[in-house]
Amino acid sequence: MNKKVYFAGSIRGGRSDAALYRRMIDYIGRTDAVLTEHVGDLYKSAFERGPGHDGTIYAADTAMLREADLVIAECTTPSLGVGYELAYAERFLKPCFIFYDRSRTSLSAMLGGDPYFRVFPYSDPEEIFPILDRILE
Ligand code: 6K6
Repeated sequence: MNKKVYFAGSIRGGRSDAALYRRMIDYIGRTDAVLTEHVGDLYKSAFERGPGHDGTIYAADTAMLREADLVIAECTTPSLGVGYELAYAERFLKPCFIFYDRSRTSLSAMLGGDPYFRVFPYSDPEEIFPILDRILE
């Protein structure tokens, strides 16, 4: 109850799964605090630019990762940023839980082969929610 959850999902890697991120964030948010609501924002542009824009995102997200109690990542759409965040979270010994749709992606060996990560391949997105219950209980 009331854990601080860093939810990671692809942004510039592609937004095909953004609606699933939104569902997962809303589900986690019923009992716990999601620090990264923007990952499930269906309308915000992934490609906004401006002076210092990416630096501001990097500083804010790494600060939130250090503050988080755990990281939940949806990795079906491959994302360099999510891979980076998982390695960063491991460095700070944050528990990390990775979900991916086994029929749509082959998870990177750098995630699937790292015994630090707890990996949950699924065939149907509905399988995710009871697993989230167990992670958050
Ligand atoms: C666009 C859509 C929603 O927010 C934006 C603005 N951009 C970002 N804002 C906040 N965090 C970001 C943004 N772009 C990437 N990230 C972080 O990297 C998120 O925490 C994601 O988990 C991860 C996605 O990386 P890419 O490489 O797919 O962009």
